[in-house]
Amino acid sequence: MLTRFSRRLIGAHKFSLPDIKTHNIDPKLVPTEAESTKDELMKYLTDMMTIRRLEILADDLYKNEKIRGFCHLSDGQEAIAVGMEAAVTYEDSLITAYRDHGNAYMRGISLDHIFAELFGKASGSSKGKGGSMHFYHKEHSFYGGNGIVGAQCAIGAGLAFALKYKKKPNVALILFGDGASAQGQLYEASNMAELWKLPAIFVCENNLYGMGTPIEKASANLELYTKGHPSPGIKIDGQNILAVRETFHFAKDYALKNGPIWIECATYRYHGHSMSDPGVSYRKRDEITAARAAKDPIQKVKDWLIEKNEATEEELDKMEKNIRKKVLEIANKAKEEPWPDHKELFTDVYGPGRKYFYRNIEFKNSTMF
Ligand SMILES: Cc1ncc(C[n+]2csc(CCOP(=O)(O)OP(=O)(O)O)c2C)c(N)n1
Ligand SMILES: [Mg+2]
Repeated sequence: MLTRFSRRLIGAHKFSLPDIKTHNIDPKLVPTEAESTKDELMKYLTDMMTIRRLEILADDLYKNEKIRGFCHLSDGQEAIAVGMEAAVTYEDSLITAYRDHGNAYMRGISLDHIFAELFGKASGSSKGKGGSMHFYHKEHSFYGGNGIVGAQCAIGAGLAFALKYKKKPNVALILFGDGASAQGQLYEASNMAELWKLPAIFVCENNLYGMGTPIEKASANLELYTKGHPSPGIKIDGQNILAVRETFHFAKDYALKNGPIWIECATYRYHGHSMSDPGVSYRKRDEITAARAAKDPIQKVKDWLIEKNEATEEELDKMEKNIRKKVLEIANKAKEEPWPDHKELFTDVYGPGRKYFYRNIEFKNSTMF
């Protein structure tokens, strides 16, 4: 990440950030403005557009039965995945739930490996055995991709513990949804993180729904950023990439010095919960249209670039078309990759050197190997 000083030297633009809410922390400490260069904004835009195409194409491929099993899309929420990574490094651990394609991409898993994984192909990042919900990249401290709501929070506290134990100058980013904010494990994890002053950032992606349940019906406390009490919390506009970047930059420093902090990112998911949910039975189409029109994270960056005379609409449209083409080409190539060998069913289950028990339908025909 560029420093404020180096940004100024290369002619950065200034942006004031939308209002924030705070809990147990002096609001004066929290950033209220940001600076960003054209190159930075173009990079954020490219990454967000790429994630959006990835998700829209995944939707299409799923409907054409090329992707099977679970599949949760994150279009609408791109500014969180991208903005967060602009403030931390791959030495900072990251763990999330099942809506993980954008995080996987931003943690450095290539689109080739992402699509191959979605198709269940051998060259997928989890050898085709994980699919949509289970992307990992250990070398870049990305711990998935977890299907059980809230379970990643307990593992995330463990990641923060490990960083502190090893005296690393890094934090653990622990992502969960508004629905998960009512899940018990989160509170055990948050309690221990606070007691031991672990370098943890608890990140609530509040997209207003847990499957078809609106947050008002799931959480007695709607100020989700206060739910880690006594840990401090901040609520930001998660559709504003600079608000995300600046707040996470601040939070990393805070968590390293003081212990855990919560960040609630207000966001919206454009697709349904998963592929079996068209997303319009429990919310009106108008609500989705209005959210897209008012707060689209990609449109916001486009508007900034145009307002600051750094790009024209035509240039940005062309850029988007090129990204579309590139993503499609990569997906088409990944489709042709070979399937995993059947033997892969027995790898990565137990540690090295362990025997595998293969239980046949008839027990007497079972084998050890
Ligand atoms: C322990 C557990 N309970 C229930 C489920 C079923 N389930 C899957 S996703 C989900 C909703 C979670 O919503 P939220 O935390 O807001 O995340 P979002 O899907 O909005 O990203 C539920 C209830 C589950 N996977 N695990
Ligand atoms: Mg949700």
